[in-house]
Amino acid sequence: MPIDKQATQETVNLYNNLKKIEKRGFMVGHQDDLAYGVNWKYEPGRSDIHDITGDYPAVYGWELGHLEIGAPVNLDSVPFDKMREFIQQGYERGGVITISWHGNNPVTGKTAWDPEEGTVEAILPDGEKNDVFNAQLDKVAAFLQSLKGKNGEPIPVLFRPFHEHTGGWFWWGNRTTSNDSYKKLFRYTVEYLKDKKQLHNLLYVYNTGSEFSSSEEYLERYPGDDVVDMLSFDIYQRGDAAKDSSYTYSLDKHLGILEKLAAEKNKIATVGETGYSQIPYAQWFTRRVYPGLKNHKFSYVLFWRNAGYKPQNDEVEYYVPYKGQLSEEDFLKFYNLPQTLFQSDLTYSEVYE
Ligand code: BMA
Repeated sequence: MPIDKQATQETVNLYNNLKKIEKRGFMVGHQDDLAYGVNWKYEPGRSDIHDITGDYPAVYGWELGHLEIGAPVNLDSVPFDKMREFIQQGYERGGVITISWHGNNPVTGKTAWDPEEGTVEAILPDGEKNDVFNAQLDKVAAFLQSLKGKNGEPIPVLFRPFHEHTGGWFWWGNRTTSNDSYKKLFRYTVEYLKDKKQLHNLLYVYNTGSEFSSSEEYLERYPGDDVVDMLSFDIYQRGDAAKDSSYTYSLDKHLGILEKLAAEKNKIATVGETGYSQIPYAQWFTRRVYPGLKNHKFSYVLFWRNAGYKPQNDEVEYYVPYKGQLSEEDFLKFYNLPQTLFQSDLTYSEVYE
């Protein structure tokens, strides 16, 4: 059962089905898949994955950053109204929805990448900014509550807040937030959404970076079995993948740790985010990603967003190929592997009934 004893029927079904689907293989996901890709934005039905495979991902990642400040678009310029429609589309097809939150620092008002000492303590119940944080959670709750299927049922969401907390770059990260404060933040957020706001369409994902090297380290900031449904971590390929296979080694090793913990705790293991920006190695998917995944039982792997050109940083960012990109053919091989599950491998009823 999910940690939320009042979870909606579809949410309970999703939780149980995720465990069943693991036996067939792992799902492949993509962040912001339906919103934009490299060189295009908001073309109905389009997706960089679909352009190459004729199929959609099985998991759709979305991002809430700036919802907490009442903005109409998220930090990557995706309008929340459009996001809601994309989430509905994905859900109706039998896609799994996961949501992250790079929320601004509630104390300084700067971005999520503002690790100011004392932020988390200030927003918890005894802190002076608790009301600010509660108002932010109210906005997040309202959006999550507005996600409804055709029959008015709440759409289940794998909620993945305060991720990569074993690194120091976010305000909830380990440079400025103690293990104890992190645990309190996670628990407070779960209890606020579940008990105070009465949201019952969420599964909660505990998501570290890839800094840990043992299950003890993975659990250092773990808030407890009663507030976590899924065990996740993020991992990115850096350097020259053609020459260096340390990413594969690390993916395999970390996933092994999570898989074992998930079995012990009766939770679900997953890879929250991965990618190799601009994929400059033509065989990356079959020679680096797949070998790191293939020996494990886990739910899904999600590739990060195909932002394309980002004028604000004068940089190009994407993690799945687009038509004509160097790794296109290899991605198709990855797509055709029996273990990789995309949208057409799963029906709505296999996921939500
Ligand atoms: C990062 C980059 C940023 C983006 C952020 C939140 O990894 O893609 O451009 O703003 O994720 O989606």
